[in-house]
Amino acid sequence: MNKVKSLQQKAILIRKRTLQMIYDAKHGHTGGSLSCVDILVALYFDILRYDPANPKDPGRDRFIMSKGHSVESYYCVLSRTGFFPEEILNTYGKFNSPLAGHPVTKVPGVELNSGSLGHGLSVGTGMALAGKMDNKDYKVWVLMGDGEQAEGSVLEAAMAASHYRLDNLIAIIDRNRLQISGDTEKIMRLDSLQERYGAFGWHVAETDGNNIEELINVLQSLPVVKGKPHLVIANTTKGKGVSFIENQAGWHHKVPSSEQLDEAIRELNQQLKNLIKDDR
Ligand SMILES: Cc1ncc(C[n+]2csc(CCOP(=O)(O)OP(=O)(O)O)c2C)c(N)n1
Ligand SMILES: [Mg+2]
Repeated sequence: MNKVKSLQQKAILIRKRTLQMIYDAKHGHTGGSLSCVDILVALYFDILRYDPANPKDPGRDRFIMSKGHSVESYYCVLSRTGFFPEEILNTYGKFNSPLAGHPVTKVPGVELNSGSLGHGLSVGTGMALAGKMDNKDYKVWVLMGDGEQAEGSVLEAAMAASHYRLDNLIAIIDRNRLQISGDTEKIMRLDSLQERYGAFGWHVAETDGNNIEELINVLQSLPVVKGKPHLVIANTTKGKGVSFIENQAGWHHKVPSSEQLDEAIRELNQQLKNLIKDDR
């Protein structure tokens, strides 16, 4: 199996595990967790520099999950990359579990307590500035939601990152066009994110955020411009991978019933079969 197929396979397995976690916990942010799986897989299995045995390695790339509500797929990826044992995922949503309902730094690999939207880019800007001041070559990656762009603090951070010429900072927007209660363009219109960030002095790239091959090509090429922070607009489908969850605002934090979980797993298993069949 080639690299891209093997990453696609991982993404499907992570979608299955994410749904099972949400079902077992009877809590979770289903749509946003599923929409960013391919981004997380591309980053953690191909792009980021890190050592799960040494999560605080000073030379590591920093990844900030600014859209912290999408914690379930994030925890799945962290356990698959070896930051903590997979069995811990079974404790999600249970009393005394180390895995809180939003990311917390006591979980190995998590860089920032997040969930209150709008803070990740500011912290990432600070980390990137620190890297420059210390002459370190690590990069800082920040994953934000598109609804999250309505937070004014994001714009302050965008302005500062450009002012300090932080070309070691790469923001990714999970552009699924939905936020908690509906269409982002109706709730707080974003118009062209390309033009908005461009006007702030950022270099902007755009990709299909559910296409691992395309994602890897774009992410591997960064940073391409010296002296500018980088934004990747990753066009995604909220709820990606399960037909009846895709593009439904109501699935933002809906928990599947046991029948819905079975149906979702059937669909994902079929995708796995197709992937293996295509590989022959
Ligand atoms: C400061 C803040 N306000 C409101 C919320 C409640 N909230 C949780 S998720 C969400 C919608 C986020 O939408 P988006 O950024 O598009 O995320 P995604 O579609 O990827 O789930 C909101 C408003 C929050 N977490 N933080
Ligand atoms: Mg969204």
